[in-house]
Amino acid sequence: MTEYDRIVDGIRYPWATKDEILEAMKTFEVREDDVWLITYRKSGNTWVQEIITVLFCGCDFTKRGEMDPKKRVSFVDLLKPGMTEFVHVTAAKKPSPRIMTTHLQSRHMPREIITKKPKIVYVARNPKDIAVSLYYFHKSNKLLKTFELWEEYFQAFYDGDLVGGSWFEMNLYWWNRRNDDNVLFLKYEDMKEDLASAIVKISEFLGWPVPEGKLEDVVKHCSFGQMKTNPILYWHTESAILDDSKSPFMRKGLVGDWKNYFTVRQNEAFDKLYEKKMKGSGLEFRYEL
Ligand code: PPS
Repeated sequence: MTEYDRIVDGIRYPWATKDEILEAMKTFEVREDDVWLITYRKSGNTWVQEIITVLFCGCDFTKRGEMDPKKRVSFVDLLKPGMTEFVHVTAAKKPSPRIMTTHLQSRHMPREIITKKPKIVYVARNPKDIAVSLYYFHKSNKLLKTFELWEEYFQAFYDGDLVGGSWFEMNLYWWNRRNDDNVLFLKYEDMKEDLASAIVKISEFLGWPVPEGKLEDVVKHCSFGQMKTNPILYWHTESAILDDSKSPFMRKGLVGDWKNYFTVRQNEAFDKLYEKKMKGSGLEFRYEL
């Protein structure tokens, strides 16, 4: 147990992931017409939230701009400072179709996610870039411990001992469900390479079409550069938790930044760990584009 987090059922969670939330998830009512965006931290959740939200608005950017950035998507994992109601309580009162999101490991997700079969979009990102992205997120996020030394942080990531638990466990769980009818499994690297195709895939999967001639505008709206400066997006209002001066939420948005941090020895050790944990799974990533 630390000042920042504690372990629940073998998984480290920040204090803001209250016991009440994990308890409530066991019986949380999932709806068949929900859309659940599920990701390990730093995999591109915010990116795909924006794509889904724009599709939800029929790619009408005026309508999108008028939506309350905090209310559009229900992120159930945290009770953030200043919140007066748990997100799952608010979400239960929302009209369908709801857009829900979580970083919870499978053992803590709402049990009805499996039985009700809502639409699930899972986004995976290569673990080396996640490690770096999360290292900086730990610096800027006031709810998380800052690691002064990359070496110390790397060991915690390697051991699966950071908040949210093991990257391997979560990705393997959803990779094994990638062929379920209600699951769309996406990779961050593919989105970086071809955002238009990813948007079309998500649109077809959700049944929320991109109107003729609008795809290019959606791609532009969801590009890293546009999202970084778009004031309607939520991190501009998140100063209670995020200190942008330590590291911006929209940091680099690249594939391959890990090469600036991993030593040769760390890279070899991580490759061996990946081989051991994922052997035979068939889940592979690109580490540069
Ligand atoms: S969180 O806090 O766990 O929900 O973070 P998450 O949104 O999953 O991931 C944040 C990283 O995604 C990058 N990002 C993007 N990359 C490319 N294009 C777009 N549009 C985009 N939007 C967000 C963001 O910059 C974080 O990655 P890093 O590597 O830190 O830059």
